Amino acid sequence: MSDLTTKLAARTARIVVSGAGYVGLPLALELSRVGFHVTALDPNGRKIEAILRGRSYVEGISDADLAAVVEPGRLSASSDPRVLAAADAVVICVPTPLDATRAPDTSFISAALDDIVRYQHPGMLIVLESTTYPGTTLELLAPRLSAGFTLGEDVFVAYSPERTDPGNARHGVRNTPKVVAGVTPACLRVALALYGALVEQTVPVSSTTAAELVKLLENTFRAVNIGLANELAMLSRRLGVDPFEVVEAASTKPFGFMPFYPGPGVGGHCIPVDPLFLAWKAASLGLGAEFAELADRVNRAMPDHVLRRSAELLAGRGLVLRGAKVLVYGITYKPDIADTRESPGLRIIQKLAQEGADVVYMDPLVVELPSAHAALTRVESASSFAAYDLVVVLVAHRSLDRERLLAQGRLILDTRNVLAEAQGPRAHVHGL
Ligand code: SAJ
Repeated sequence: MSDLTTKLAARTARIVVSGAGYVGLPLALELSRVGFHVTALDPNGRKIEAILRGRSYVEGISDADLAAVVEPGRLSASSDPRVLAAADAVVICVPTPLDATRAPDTSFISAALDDIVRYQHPGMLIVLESTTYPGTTLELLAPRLSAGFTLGEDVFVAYSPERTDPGNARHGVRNTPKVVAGVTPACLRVALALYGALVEQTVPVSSTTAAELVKLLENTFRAVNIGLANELAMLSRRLGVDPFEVVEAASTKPFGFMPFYPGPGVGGHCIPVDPLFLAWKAASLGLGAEFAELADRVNRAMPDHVLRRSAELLAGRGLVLRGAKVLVYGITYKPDIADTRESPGLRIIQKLAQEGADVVYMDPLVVELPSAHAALTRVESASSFAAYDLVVVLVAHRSLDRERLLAQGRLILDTRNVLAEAQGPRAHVHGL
């Protein structure tokens, strides 16, 4: 252990980051910036080529950021798992989606393990960062990595949840406290040597299962409170009250409150998915996880609510959805980042189209859609809002010209309260 710990603390260790996505690439970049020799390992050849050419595909990382570490050879990239043979440490940052039955799909973790085991040699640290169900590290990683090796002696296994907030310019890899756990105390010490060389603050916890639960608590906390905000929006609308006014006023409480806002649903890689890992594990133990499941139900129901509100508002103008010209503004899953994964906007457009609406979308950050949605019609951001029977605002991009929308829109469903500060007549503006 001492040799590995020494190399990690001295940042001379060779590190492979398995999975070069929105978690793995920022991690690989920062590890190379602090001096480690890093290889991003990913089966996607286009990602490998982009990295080697200094072309970033992740929000918050510029081409120059990449080139600055790729050119001197601090960061390299490969699809060839043989790079693992020379690795002192491997950090697994692969996707953990849900399968068709909404159970955790650990196939990407298993595939990464297959490669690691094939090239495993004495003195390796393997850390899982992917968000997953509690018990994964103990049940899936430890048995495979200790075949022929001794945990805490010639193989060290740890879990350290990623804490990425895509688009967050204030909190990045280095200044976000890092929860770390090892399968054995020696494993923890080695993992702390790695992360202690990278981040400002490490947060050791007593077991990998506890660390896995930490991450799920963080994201389930968000999903449940977003669900509460969405449920509040349904009630307050029926009471003739603006839900955003209620949340803003509650936010003046200087203690014991944290604002969450209603919206058209939740998207992204995490919030729609991670709480269901908790629910799945609880169910497997015969326990309930009602909060996670209820939040999922409420949040998933929001696109249908937006459809109903759209129909109501058009009906108020003597129109029906069928044949109505509808512009959906914003189809990313959150403001100011060009990511549409799990985006409620994609579901809302499909629902409007299924009802026969003549629906198009406008989003300054989205120039092409995943193939499954490529048929959706995009209009330029400079297009007039006046051409539509209804404009449905789903994402509060900073670049939206709020005054122009208020002046030109004939009927507006503002699900994100983006027009709260815009000046001018607003009888044609409605909320969730
Ligand atoms: N949303 C609301 N109302 C809110 C907050 C969010 O409707 O009050 C929606 C957003 O529009 C979005 C979804 O929920 O569609 C997720 O929002 P998010 O802010 O949680 O965005 P993520 O998933 O990119 O980032 C989150 C992290 N966010 C923050 O900490 C602010 C955090 O939950 C995790 O660290 C991260 O995912 C992750 O990778 O797990």
